[in-house]
Amino acid sequence: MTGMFTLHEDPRSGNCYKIRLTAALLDFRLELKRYDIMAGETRTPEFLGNVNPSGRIPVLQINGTDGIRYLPESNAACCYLADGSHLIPDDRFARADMLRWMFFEQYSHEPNVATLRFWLHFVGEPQLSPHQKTQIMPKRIAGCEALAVMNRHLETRDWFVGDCATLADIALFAYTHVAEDGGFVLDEYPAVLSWIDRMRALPDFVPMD
Ligand SMILES: N[C@@H](CCC(=O)N[C@@H](CS)C(=O)NCC(=O)O)C(=O)O
Repeated sequence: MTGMFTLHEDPRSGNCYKIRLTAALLDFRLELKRYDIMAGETRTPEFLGNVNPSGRIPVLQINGTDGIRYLPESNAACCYLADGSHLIPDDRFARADMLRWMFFEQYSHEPNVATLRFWLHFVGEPQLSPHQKTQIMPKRIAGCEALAVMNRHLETRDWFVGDCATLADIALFAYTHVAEDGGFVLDEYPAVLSWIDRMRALPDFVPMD
């Protein structure tokens, strides 16, 4: 029997891991439907037509009594799962501040830290296009800047917002803790390393793989 939630995912993706970690911390069960993005499995007419027109995972499928709905975008799916839970602050400013870090993650962090991991760890530098090769250095610089911003913030606090883990921490943890796959040196960000340890110590934490 189909459960309440199905996650369309590739297990190598940090964006997908955010949703698995959110679900684990809230004790939700997810059914997993696996895709190989390197083999173009999210670009089939069926996937584009039924699941996500942008051809990307993750997509959270919500199996309601009134039908099936699909929610792409990792951070939107995390918000859906965590609605009303301790992973989203009650306070209005804190809630917006959590979103601020999630937007930062998508704009300043993921396009640099996650993309370099994908290119260098999974695709391999020799296989990159000439244009991608020119983007390695700018992405390295921008990724280091994002990690430095995180490090400065965490020098004086344990969590990104308030005094416990929120979706902001989950969103930023996903690709930060594997940033070394993309050639980043986490030892240069000691406050980030301590925060990674705190994340791993959360009750019901699950690792990426
Ligand atoms: N902003 C999206 C990014 C989704 C995304 O880039 N997904 C990648 C894997 S992490 C993907 O599906 N790539 C396959 C493709 O583009 O064909 C999110 O946060 O969910």
